[in-house]
Amino acid sequence: MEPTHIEHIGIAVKSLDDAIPFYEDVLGLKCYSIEEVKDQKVKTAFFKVGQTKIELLESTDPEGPVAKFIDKRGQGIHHMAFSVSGIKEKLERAEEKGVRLIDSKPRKGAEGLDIAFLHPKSTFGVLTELCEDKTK
Ligand code: CMX
Repeated sequence: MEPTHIEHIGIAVKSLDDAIPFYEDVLGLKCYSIEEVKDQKVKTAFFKVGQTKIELLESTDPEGPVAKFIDKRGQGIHHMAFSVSGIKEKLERAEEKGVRLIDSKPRKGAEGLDIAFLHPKSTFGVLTELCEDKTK
């Protein structure tokens, strides 16, 4: 995969309004963007820590993946996202190595990135996202 860095860590929360003050007032980070990703049934809030971002995820639908995650496991780390180049080829290579893909081809995620998820059952329990910023 040769990721260049951890693009972001996704954290499932019940409420952005309740969670944002911890990141701003306690950790001293700045929320620079709030964005709804309809396709993923989430509202997101982003913070930068160096090159890596924290993405808070609030579900917009009780049947969405983040709502289901919170129902089953509670609030907490939901996924880890790696920045890669050539995401299509990287997905093909992962599949060849026996990794179960959630997305067989990339789709558009928050901040206009091309994204694709690998199933946590074949990544040792961590929902893993590949991201590519095609604008760079
Ligand atoms: N991390 C680790 N394990 C997870 C998980 C997560 N985030 N979400 C679910 N699981 C586990 C479940 O607990 C379950 O484990 P057990 O069988 O041991 O109980 C297993 O994975 C499979 O769960 P499932 O019930 O079969 O599948 P779900 O319907 O819960 O779907 C998943 C799980 C990962 C396939 C689904 O959430 C998905 O497709 N996720 C990708 C999209 C997404 O998460 N979008 C939200 C974020 C979007 C963004 O960042 O913008």
